[in-house]
Amino acid sequence: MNRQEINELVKKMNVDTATGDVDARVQQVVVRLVSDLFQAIEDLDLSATEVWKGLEYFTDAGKANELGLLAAGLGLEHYLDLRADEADAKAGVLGGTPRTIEGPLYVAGAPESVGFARMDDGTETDKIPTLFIEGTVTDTDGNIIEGAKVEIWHANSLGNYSFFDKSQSDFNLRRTIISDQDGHYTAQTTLPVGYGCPPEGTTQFVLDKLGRHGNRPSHVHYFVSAPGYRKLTTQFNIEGDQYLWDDFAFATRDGLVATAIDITDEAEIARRGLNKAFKHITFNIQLVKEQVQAPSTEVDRRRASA
Ligand code: MBD
Ligand code: FE
Repeated sequence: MNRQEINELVKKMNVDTATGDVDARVQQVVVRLVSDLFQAIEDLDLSATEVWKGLEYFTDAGKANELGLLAAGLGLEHYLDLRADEADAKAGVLGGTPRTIEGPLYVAGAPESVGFARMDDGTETDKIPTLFIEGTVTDTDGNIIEGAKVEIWHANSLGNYSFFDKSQSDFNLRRTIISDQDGHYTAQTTLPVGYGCPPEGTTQFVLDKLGRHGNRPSHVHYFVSAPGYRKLTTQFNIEGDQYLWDDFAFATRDGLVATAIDITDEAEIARRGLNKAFKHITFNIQLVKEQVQAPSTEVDRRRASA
C-alpha cells in the first residue's frame, strides 16, 4: 500500500466510524500513529509474526512496569529534554541549571526538613563512603532563594532505589530539603553507585538486540521548585565513573557533572560528626523565573508515592 491508501484506510476505520463524542486531539494522534505504523510495516516489510512479537513485547514490558525504563533507554526521555530546551530557546528563556531526565524511579512523599537532611538509614555506612552534598539555590542573577523545595533521590551501593527495591527501608536515600535563610541545603548520605537495568528484564532484552549496555553512571536526582520559579528536573552525574559519558539513558550533560572531593582533614571530619574520611560535592542550583511566554516545565506523569 502507498501512503495515500494507508491514510484512506485508517480514516475509514478510525474516523468515519465515529458515532459518539470525539476527542479531537486523541483522534489526531491515533490517526497519525496508526498510519505511521502501517507505513513502517510496509517500508520494513514486517511479517505478521514480527508485528505480534512487537505487541507481545509491549505487553511484557508493561506488566514488568518497565515502559518508563524503556523510554529512558531508547532516548525518548532525553529527546523530550532537547525539545523542551528548544522551546525555551524560542521563548527567549536563558540560563539556570540545565534540565535532565527524571527517570522512572521518583517516589513522592519523602520526609521533609529545613536546611539539612540525613538521607541514608545507616545500613551501608561501613560499606561505602559518606557523601555530603551542599549547595545554594539562587535565581539567575545570584539572588538567594529561601524556602525552595529541593527533592533529592539516589541509589544505594548496589545501584538500587528504595521503594522499587523492597530490601531497603522506606524512603531510604530520598529526602525533601527546604533551602534555609541563606538559600543553602545540605544532605548527608552515602555515595551512590550507578544503576544497571535488570539483566533479565524487558528493557535489557531490547538493549541486547541493539548491542547496547544498560548502565548509568553514579548520579543524584533533583526536583527543585519555589513559588514564582519554573520547576527544575535535573541530576548531577559524578566525575570519574566509567559510564559518565556513556550513559544508557543519555542524562549526563555539560553543567551537570559533579566532582566528589575526598575530605581527609581530621578537623573537617570531626566537625561533621564523622569518624572517617568522606566525599564532598557542591551542587548549586539556579532557578529561572516563571514566565508567561514559556511552556510549563511541569510534567504530568504517573509517579509512585508512599
Ligand atoms: C535510573 O536511576 C535512572 O536515573 C534512569 C534515568 C533510568 C533507570 C534508572
Ligand atoms: Fe537514577
